[in-house]
Amino acid sequence: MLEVQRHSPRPRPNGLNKALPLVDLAPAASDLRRDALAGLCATPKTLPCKYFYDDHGSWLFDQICTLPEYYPTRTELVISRRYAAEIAAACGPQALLLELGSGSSTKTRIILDHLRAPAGYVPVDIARDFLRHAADELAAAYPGLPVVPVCADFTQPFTPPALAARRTIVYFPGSTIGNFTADDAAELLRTIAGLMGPEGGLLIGVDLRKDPNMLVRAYNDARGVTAAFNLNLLTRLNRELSADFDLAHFQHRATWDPTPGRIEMQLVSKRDQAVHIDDQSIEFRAGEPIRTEYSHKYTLDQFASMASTAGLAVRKVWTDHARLFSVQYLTRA
Ligand code: AVI
Repeated sequence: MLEVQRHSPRPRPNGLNKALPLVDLAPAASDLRRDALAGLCATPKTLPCKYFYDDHGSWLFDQICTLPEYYPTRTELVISRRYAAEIAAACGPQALLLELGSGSSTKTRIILDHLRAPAGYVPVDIARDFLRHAADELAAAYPGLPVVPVCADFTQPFTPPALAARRTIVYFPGSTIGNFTADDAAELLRTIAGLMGPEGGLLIGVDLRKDPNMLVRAYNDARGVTAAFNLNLLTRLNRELSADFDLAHFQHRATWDPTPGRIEMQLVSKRDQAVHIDDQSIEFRAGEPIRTEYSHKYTLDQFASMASTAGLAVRKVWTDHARLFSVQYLTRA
């Protein structure tokens, strides 16, 4: 595996010497301790994938998005660019764009460039400094557009800032919905239906079923960036919980499981070992995995029927020629 350089903090975008005020609803550090201990003491061992996204993890994820093997980001960009006018028409004028898991807000610009008189942009992300920087950059690029960043775990209930708008469009690109189990995804879609209100819509990226070889390559890239992203979770536990994971003794694994239709990422213990967090000793056998992420891939019918259990109806679907990925617009049924 190649060494993946750590990123260094970025300067503020030109012309902005003051950060935008940020609504801070970030989870307490104690949530990480509670969730990590619960997951590592369970059988099989798990860690929630939302903890990938500290600032370095968010940066690594951006690197993944540029990899030749990782088709979702570039395919979603192609679809978004090709159908930008239709997508914007579906969203309607004077819409507030509320983006969940906004990261570097790259795809957002395509949407904002085409929306008619957007009322504002609310990026929601768990990685505070990363969010702050992305929001500053976006605000600099769209003078006059109200931008209100919210640092929050969007899987937990939160109240977004109230901005005057004709409707709220929840923007949830990247197929992050695939990182939830079917039950949790349906629950999240119900929460989203609440956030968008009766007049609003959901613009969502959904990755589609395809050749498993292509999927396995996408999560086992040749440069080892996905492996570094996965292992960074242990670095985070070492730093924030004073854990003592030895990264040399864990290995990235990503496999396709055809029945649920998902990639499963794991960190596999290379030997019998014990790791400590607080006064807890966590024992590993050689070959024992920690499950760190599911990434479900849906057929269009599967996604539509899951959305309908959440009271949402698919109104429009845009895909690429190879039908690798979809961008979908939903409203309340
Ligand atoms: C954010 N999420 C949709 C990515 C995915 O493809 O499931 C996270 C990721 N994990 C490994 N590579 C990318």
